Amino acid sequence: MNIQFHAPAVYWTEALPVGNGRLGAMIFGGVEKERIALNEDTLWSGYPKDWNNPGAKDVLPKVREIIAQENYEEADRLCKEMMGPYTQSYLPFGDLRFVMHHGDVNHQYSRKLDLSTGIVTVTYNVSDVQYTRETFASYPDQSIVVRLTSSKEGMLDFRAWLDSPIHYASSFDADQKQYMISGTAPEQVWPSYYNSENPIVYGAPESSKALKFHGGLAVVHEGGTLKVNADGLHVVGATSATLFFSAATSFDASMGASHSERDLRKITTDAIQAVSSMTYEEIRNRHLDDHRKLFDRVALSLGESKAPSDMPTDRRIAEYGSSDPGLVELLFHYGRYLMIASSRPGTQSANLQGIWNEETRAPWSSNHTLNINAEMNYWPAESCNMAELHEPLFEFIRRLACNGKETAETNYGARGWVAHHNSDLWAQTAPVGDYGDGDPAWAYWPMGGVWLTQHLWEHYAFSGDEAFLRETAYPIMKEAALFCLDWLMEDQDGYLITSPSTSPELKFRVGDKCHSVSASATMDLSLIGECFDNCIKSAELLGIDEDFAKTLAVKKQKLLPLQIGKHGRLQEWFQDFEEEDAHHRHVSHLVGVYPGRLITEQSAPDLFRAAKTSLEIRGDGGTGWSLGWKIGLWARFKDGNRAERLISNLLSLVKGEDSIHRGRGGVYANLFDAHPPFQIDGNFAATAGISEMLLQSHQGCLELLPALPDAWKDGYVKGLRGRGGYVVDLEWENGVLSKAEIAVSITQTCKVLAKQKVRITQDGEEVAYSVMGNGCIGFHVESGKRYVVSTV
Ligand code: FUC
Repeated sequence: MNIQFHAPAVYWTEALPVGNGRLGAMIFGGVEKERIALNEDTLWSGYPKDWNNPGAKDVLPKVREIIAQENYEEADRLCKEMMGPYTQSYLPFGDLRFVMHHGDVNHQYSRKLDLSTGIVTVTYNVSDVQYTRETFASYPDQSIVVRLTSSKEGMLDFRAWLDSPIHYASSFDADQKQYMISGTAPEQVWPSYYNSENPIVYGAPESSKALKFHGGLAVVHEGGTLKVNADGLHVVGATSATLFFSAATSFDASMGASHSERDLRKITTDAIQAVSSMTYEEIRNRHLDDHRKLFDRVALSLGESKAPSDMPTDRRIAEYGSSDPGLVELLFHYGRYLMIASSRPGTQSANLQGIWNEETRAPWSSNHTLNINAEMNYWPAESCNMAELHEPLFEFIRRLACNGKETAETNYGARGWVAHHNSDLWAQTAPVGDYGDGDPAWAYWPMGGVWLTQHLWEHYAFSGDEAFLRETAYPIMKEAALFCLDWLMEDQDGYLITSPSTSPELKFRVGDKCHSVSASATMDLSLIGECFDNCIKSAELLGIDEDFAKTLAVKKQKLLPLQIGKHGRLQEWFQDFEEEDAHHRHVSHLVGVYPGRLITEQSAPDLFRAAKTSLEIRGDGGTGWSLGWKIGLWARFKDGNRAERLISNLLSLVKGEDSIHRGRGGVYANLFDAHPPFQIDGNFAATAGISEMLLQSHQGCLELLPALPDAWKDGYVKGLRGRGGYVVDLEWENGVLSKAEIAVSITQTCKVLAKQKVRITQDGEEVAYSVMGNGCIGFHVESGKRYVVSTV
């Protein structure tokens, strides 16, 4: 299960990622000069600020009035007056560099990342000496570990050091044999799309309110000598050596701010001392145990791999694409790998680039973009059996809910909490746009919080964890619903609508002009409807808030109904406007189909059909994440071949030098999703989409192989999760399910949509089932037992 090359990386998107949720590294694999690009997930620019805009409250009634008069041009202008500042930026930490004193001439070079171990191995020969480097990010030992060995005794000579594109100073400690860098982040980094003469602003080092950072590098060597000085760590004549890197910033998660008391040098040194006191074998085994516990939960086989086993991954992508089932498996597993590497309990929620970023002004600030990307990052968390890795998002939502309560109150005089289009480490909740610079098409969108609450509900839906629902999920969902209650307003016909409203990033045409802001985008209504449903269900399950739930039910009935417009499409706005771009990357109005559950074949067949027509017309193109979203949507439309076509479109090679291009997505050589540029969301959406092709559970029953493409004739998947506490293994032959094994964690009636006649057994004993509505069968299952469903 390798991503592999026969040469070092030239571009960052050819380098290989490792991560432990907090520390990330990209391994280039240079022979003479190595660069390992480093990240620490709390290193962002800025500090907590007041981003709320009290003036918005006065503007709001005016915008609403103007929208009722259909003066959209003025509505766009007025919405600018409701904006706040841009978010801050996720920063690179720096680079671990080493120079090997054997020169660059080598043979038999290989560089690979094994997803099943989380280890990057670089090997090459200089003359008749083989050199090997293994790199991994240890979660149990909170460090990046690089092991260098030479096949012949005493042949390792190198110098290693750290540097950074952020202002820093280096130092060394000869006693502790450490090389260190420390610095202070900028107080402000303007987004890369914002024209500024002074885009990166540092405060005075003594008084800056920005985050402090510190990184340490140490080495343990077998044989030879070590000298530590201002130029780094010098190892001469060793046979093997292990480098340890650890880092910290002054960000205090409980305060959501920089904490001057955090002793960064001590935190880093303690981590390095602890890890370096063990043998390499111990450290490696501790890493492997930790990684495998998560990674080995899921297995997938889609058929014989077509590419030669040693083919470099970029050539494999270019030459085979999705016609190589092995490459599709790799893409699927990569999303799981990247989540294990970028999102662990206690770390930050994965941002636009997960945790990997080399640019000081990264695309879109590498921030948390809530109108699709931040949610998409976590689509595979539950279905692909990584529920505990969802936790950083929950913690982020909790912080947003806190800050967003003030924004709701200050900006809109509303109850509950609100978040808009963008956020950052500081959990910014106001609309961005620098008080009028931004375009409301993207900057003005108050549904970020509402959408995020879907993740809280889904965590409950998959696990049945009532304590989580009661203590964590419901209070936050309820506050989001409260905001919606205050945000909704009646139109002239008595329907509840949202105003102002945008369908993220897509403008509509009126006459020869395009506008952003109108009322009641379908996405708003879908998200609000689903948030209300989830709250009503939660209140019922928890036996609380009966009156509140009744209110929500009444209001939900009054929401402006979703409409079917021209060409039989699901209408995107409250009026049947024509869109600025028929093939736009966002498919926001389809959110109720996927990842939502509002529009299903069973609950709303007409809207479901209309949504499918919309997707058909939107086409099979788009940025990387857009293609990823469409995989999941076609899976929900039960069209496996079409979903497979989208996988194929995603598996098109984008070259490292390709920068922003909004039209056509793909993957880079290292299989990172290419918007382009790199954005990790598409990787996660691809993984979630593939699992959605194999198992669905959003309609109250398990649907086995709901969207299997013809190309995946024989295969199996193991360890996918279904809502209701199920873990499901599936096998198929000739495109038909042969056997399913369902592990149960909640005693209940298990419902399965059965396409063929089946037989159910538990421990060899036949289990009786009854035929229920909608083609489902139901049978009693007990927690802790496994049930086998086989086709007869
Ligand atoms: C949204 C998208 C862009 C990009 C950005 C980070 O604004 O429309 O395509 O993904 O987020």
